[in-house]
Amino acid sequence: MGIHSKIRKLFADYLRSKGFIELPPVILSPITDPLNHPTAAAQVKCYGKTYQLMQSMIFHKQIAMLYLDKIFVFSPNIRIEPSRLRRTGRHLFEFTQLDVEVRNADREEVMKLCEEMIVNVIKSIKREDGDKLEFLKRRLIIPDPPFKRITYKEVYKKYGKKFEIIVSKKADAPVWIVDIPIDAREFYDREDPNNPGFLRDMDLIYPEGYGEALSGGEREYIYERILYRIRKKNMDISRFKEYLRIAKKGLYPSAGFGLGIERFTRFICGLKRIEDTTLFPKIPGRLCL
Ligand code: ASN
Repeated sequence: MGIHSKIRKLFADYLRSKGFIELPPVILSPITDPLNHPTAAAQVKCYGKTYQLMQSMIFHKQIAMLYLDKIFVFSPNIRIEPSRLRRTGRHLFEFTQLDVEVRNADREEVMKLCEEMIVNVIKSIKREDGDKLEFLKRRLIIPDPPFKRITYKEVYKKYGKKFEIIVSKKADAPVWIVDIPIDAREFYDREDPNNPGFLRDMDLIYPEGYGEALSGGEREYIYERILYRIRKKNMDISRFKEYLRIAKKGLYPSAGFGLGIERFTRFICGLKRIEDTTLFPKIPGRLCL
């Protein structure tokens, strides 16, 4: 918990030093990230209206770009995943995502920011919390940017469906997976005009088998494109009407990412199970405090 707490401080300090403004998290809203995998609905009624608990603040980040050009949020997310996922050691149904978004940025810019931020935080932890790492018997290697990049197509061809964990186990430094196919992601990540069917997005994979660190990319921001992408997913437009009303008036181009704080803590501390990174872990399928 000491390292977990320090990690939050270091990320915030780094982002503030680069001119980012921290937003308070949104917990309830009529709109949230639909995600690209099944989760059970988490909703509450307030004043007769239905609110969702945040699965991610993606739409709020895009809307925030109308007012601010560089933002971050420590965003608590609720994702009621299938209970079998508790065995992965990487899933909690309540976790905190460091959500970042930059107006008028492209993917390259945001990837560079991620690399610098992660290297900076790892260096500080090694310098300031060496005793804690020693207690945990964790030998942390400072990665050297730019991190290696592989396209989704390449890794899929090489390793098949379970590529993420295979890439992670083989790697001794973080690895980017870029150009994710349109069907494998949500509608809000921008389709690459020069590579139709693939997105201008990326995932970062930790080395040593720790799995996914973050995902992000450039966003669809043109109203007609957003509508087209929602329809392509066979999703009901009315689910996103509050977002679409604002998108119709105009959104800025932006790019950003979300990094799981508990997963980062697990990687830094070299822990087997994510529930050991925090005091009140929400383990899928269990009744938790
Ligand atoms: N927060 C992520 C992003 O910015 C999205 C997600 O969590 N699904 O791309």
